[in-house]
Amino acid sequence: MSYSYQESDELKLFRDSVSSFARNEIAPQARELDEKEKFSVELTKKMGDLGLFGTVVGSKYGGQGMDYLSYIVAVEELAKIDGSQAATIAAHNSLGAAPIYYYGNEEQKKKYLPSLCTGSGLWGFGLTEAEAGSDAQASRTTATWNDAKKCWVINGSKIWITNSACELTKGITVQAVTGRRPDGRAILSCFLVEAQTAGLTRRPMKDKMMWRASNTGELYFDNIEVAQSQVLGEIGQGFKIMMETLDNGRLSIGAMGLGLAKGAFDLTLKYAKERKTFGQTLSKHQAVSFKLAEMATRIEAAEGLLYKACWQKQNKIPFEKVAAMAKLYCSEVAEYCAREGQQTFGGYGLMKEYPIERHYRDAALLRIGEGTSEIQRIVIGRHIGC
Ligand code: COS
Repeated sequence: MSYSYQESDELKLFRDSVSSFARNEIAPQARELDEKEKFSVELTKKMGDLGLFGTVVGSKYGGQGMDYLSYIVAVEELAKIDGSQAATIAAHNSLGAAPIYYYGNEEQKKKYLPSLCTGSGLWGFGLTEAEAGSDAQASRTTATWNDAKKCWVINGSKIWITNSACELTKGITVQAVTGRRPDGRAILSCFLVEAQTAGLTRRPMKDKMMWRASNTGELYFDNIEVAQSQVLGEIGQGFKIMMETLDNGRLSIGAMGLGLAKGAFDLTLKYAKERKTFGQTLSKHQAVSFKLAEMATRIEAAEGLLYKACWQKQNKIPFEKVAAMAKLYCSEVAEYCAREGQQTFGGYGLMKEYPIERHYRDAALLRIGEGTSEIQRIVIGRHIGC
């Protein structure tokens, strides 16, 4: 099997439909939602109507049963216009629905997935804690088995959990410490915690610099009781579930980077062809055309890397190394294009009236969220035998 990339007619049609939705429905509202830091239930439901929920989940559970590349293309098209809406979709599909689909038992899948495939429900990924970010094994949230009540009792907190604290949140997959190994390392397990569970407090986090129209939550677990049937996978399998989920999630963050880079490039090229200085359009000045040429080249390279990683995943070829590379590189290209784009806009690029300003802020998240660029280099380093 050899890798080649050519977009099928079907995929082109799908790309066009998501692109036109993003331009017609999201773009007109993006600035206002960003300024007001408002999560839009209405837009989220519309993205559900478009088939962007449960993208890779099989039709048996109400999903769209798409291949991975189609899902990635959808995230890319949203991110060209707005990082916040792309984040809602990427986090929900890759980190919310996917672990239930891949690791859930039949009962869990039937119970949760249908409502997560329509746009009426979101599911969060509860890994990060105030003192367990990059060092994801350092979780302090605990789950203790209560034999009298025959349930797990969870105590602790989580932070920066996308989609976890809005009216559409149905639940969160929570990593918690369920014991210690003889060497002192935590035994980590995952629990499906429903949003309305007694003792669970969910607070939206405000004053973010980026992705301001996406929902980010802080969670507190105060003796919450969770049945054995809510354990995802096996006890002790939690960290593996979280890590494998992030391997997949890196592809969608890569797609957010690629989309943002393309969006910034489109805005910049258009502006450079209209704006005149020294008697000619910016695009005719070598200083600007070199910037655009460099942006276009890096975008091409980022696209090649990301799509190849998706192809490997789709064809069940180990993809973890290229996924980390794609996440790392697409994030860097996004930031480069947003910065060089803003530079081309000059003073206008500093004004909120121009979407390049929002792209510039949104790009920053990509090198930090879902594993910092440094973590990607650790993962890549391990794969290449460092
Ligand atoms: N897939 C499956 N299993 C994995 C894995 C992966 N990608 N990565 C690690 N594991 C397993 C290891 O095989 C090991 O298993 P055993 O205990 O059976 O030997 C276990 O997990 C621990 O692995 P390791 O010792 O390599 O873990 P580290 O603590 O060194 O952490 C990194 C590894 C740094 C890669 C991990 O902590 C990480 O990804 N951190 C970033 C977290 C992150 O992205 N957070 C952002 C979330 S925002 S949504």
